[in-house]
Amino acid sequence: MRKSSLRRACAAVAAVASLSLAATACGGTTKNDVEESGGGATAPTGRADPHAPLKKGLTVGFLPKQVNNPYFTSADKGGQKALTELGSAYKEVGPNSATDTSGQVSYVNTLTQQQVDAMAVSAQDPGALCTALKQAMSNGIKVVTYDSDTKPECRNAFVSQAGAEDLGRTEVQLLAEQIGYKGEIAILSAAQTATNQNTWIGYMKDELKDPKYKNVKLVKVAYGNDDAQQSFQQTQGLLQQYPDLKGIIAPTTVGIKAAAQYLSGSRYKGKVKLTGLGTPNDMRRYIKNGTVDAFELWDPARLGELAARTAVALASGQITGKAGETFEAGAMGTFTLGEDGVISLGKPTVFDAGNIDRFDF
Ligand code: RAM
Repeated sequence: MRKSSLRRACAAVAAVASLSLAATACGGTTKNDVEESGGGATAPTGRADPHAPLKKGLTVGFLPKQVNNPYFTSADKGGQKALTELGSAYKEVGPNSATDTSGQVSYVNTLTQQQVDAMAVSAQDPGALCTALKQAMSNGIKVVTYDSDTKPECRNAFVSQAGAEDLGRTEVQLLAEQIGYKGEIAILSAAQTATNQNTWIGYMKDELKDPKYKNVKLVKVAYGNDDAQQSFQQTQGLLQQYPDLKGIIAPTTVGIKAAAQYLSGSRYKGKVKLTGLGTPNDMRRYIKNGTVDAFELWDPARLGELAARTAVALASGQITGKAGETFEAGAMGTFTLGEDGVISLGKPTVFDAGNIDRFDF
């Protein structure tokens, strides 16, 4: 075994076994070895070479928040397609529930043990995965978060679906227009710890501070945990608790679908407005039957594709995760890393009766 792969194997053992065991098996490390496998080495290392050739034959593991969620199925398929085109291998692992953070930690450790070259992770929680992800990085594995970030020091780069601020503010703007800038509103979110939803909700609350919303009152943030049944029940509960509710924002594809399903079969259909983030295929029927006027989303497959291309660019040394670095993402064009290694896919699309039939995802 080459020294570097031995070091990686030893460090992978350290990821899942006690440190003393790993130290015994991998004794006699040099200073350099200690630095590389010592955990917590998180700052971008080395120099980016934008002209470095793209490596082939890599393995990139996708770890979504939740595997049985059509949004992640589309996103990860986009990643798979890109990796096939690039001559690298794709694999996907992940929990069934969007509130299984310890499950996500185990999957990070599994990918580390399997010595993938890179992993793309949508984090259920900003901090819970950090120890495992830092261990992966100290084993030489490149870590990209996509869709939902960790703390910046726990990954090399974050592929963001759209400007978080833009998303939060526009969802409030969409709903406020629909309710005539007056009345009680609620948010139906995903998991209480989800980095992406919590960031958007922060911007929604800030947007609501504008005097033009002085007659709009946010009465509750409810959590449906990206579970269809829980989201349905939470919607029902919101309307029982707040009979004057005028609108709901659900910034989750699972939540908005379940809320639309509830409203469409109730006396609130068309009266209580609903917007947020949904897929056109999930929401088409609720647009057509008058339950929902408009909602938004980005193309999840493009998000997955960009995550895969970012992972390969990192593993090839074209980028390291520093602000200002640029790379070519195939036909998607050139991307520049922003502050904290954030790469943004672009602007979301607003879907309504006029355009929804043009989209199939
Ligand atoms: C759900 C997940 C995902 C989020 C979308 C909008 O599928 O919570 O993280 O980005 O909704």
